[in-house]
Amino acid sequence: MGGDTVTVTGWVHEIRDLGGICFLVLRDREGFMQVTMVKKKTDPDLFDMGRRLNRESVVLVTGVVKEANQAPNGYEIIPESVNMLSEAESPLPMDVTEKVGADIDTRLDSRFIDLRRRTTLAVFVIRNHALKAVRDFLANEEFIDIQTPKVVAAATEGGTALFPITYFNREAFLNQSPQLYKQIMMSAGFDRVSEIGSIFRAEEHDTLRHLNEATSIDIEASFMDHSDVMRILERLVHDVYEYVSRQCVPQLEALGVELTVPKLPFRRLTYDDALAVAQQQGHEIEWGDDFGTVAERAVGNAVGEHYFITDWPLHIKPYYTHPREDDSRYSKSFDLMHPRMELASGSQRVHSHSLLRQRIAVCGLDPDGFEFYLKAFRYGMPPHAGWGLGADRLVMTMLGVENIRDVVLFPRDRKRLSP
Ligand code: AMO
Repeated sequence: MGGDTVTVTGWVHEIRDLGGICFLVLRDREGFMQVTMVKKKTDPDLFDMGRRLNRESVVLVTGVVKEANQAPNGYEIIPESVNMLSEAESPLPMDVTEKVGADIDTRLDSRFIDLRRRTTLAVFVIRNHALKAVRDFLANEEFIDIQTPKVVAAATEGGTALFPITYFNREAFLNQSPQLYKQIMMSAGFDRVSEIGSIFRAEEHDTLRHLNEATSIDIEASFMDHSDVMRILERLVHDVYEYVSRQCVPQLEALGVELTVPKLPFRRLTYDDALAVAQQQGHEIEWGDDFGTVAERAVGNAVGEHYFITDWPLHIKPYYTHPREDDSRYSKSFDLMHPRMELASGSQRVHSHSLLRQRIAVCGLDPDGFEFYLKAFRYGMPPHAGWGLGADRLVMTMLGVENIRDVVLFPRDRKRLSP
């Protein structure tokens, strides 16, 4: 504190040269530190070096701490030495102080600099805490965290959105979802598994809520049905909001976000209810159609908070989805919705080997290509259910961010493969 000699390191955020006095504002991930050089009291070489520093250079400053009301944290450093650790070139590719705005492409092209901005940093600190809350929640519920392969031989969510790769002299794909592996783990007797990992979708769309590489939070649990895993999902979302609202006060403030923790339980609308709401709002959707973006938004606006759409028509859900026992036109499935978009989908799964084979064929796929998966259903597969929750979408909707690219460090979309 006051009078102590300290050594600090950081990036030169700002230089305010007033002639007789020069302020260097250093920045690190925790905040700002003012270094004050009074011309008359500072070694002339040091003073000269300090005022000529290029912004964003990395320096090491040793000096004496002094109380200063006007400094960012109530203290300033009177330097004895300033060492240059890495000089930044000038001009910078973009402004770090956020006085000058930059479009998303400029920001992503120089992402390492964009991430130095306070608001961008705040987003990723919050994302970190959100995922910590997810991990803690799942660990408390006794889920075993697993890592499944991302290089695979078969499609899980249908064949159109696959990235083919060359695997030695065979064709392989980047995994669209850990779906088949998390289900195999139910046959392995792991009971409850979870995974946070990348999913790859070769979808062509260019929207603010799709990426070609996204992060998915997946669970699968034995001896549960779709209603059981819906309750886990809503409690998880609730806990994430609560944890972030407690742990991330400065970051939420930096972003101007007032977080409202969603109330439990979330509303449940059947597909038929949601269809009626969309139709009342003038959207021409037939029974059995998926909701388009606009109709989805209309239902979201009518509900105004997180909600589930349950009991989807079986034929628009993947082959692993369990039909409803009382009416096989419907399935034991759900989507978790934020008023702005879908966050998760899940279901009770088909656990009968013969029914699963049949469902794969009905969906136009070749059951023989799924032998590694089907085999796990022949030697004792318990009833089970699960869901996949988009981590990027969870964070973007929580923070009211418009573009999914803003919550992903190095987003992959149709146009962007680097950095
Ligand atoms: P689904 O395909 O609905 O289900 O994906 C689950 C959730 O993952 C997120 N997501 C995406 N986020 C950003 N960009 C994308 N291209 C993208 N694709 C998906 C969404 C979505 O709700 N196997 C099932 C899950 C299950 O039943 O367990 C599945 O993958 O938030």
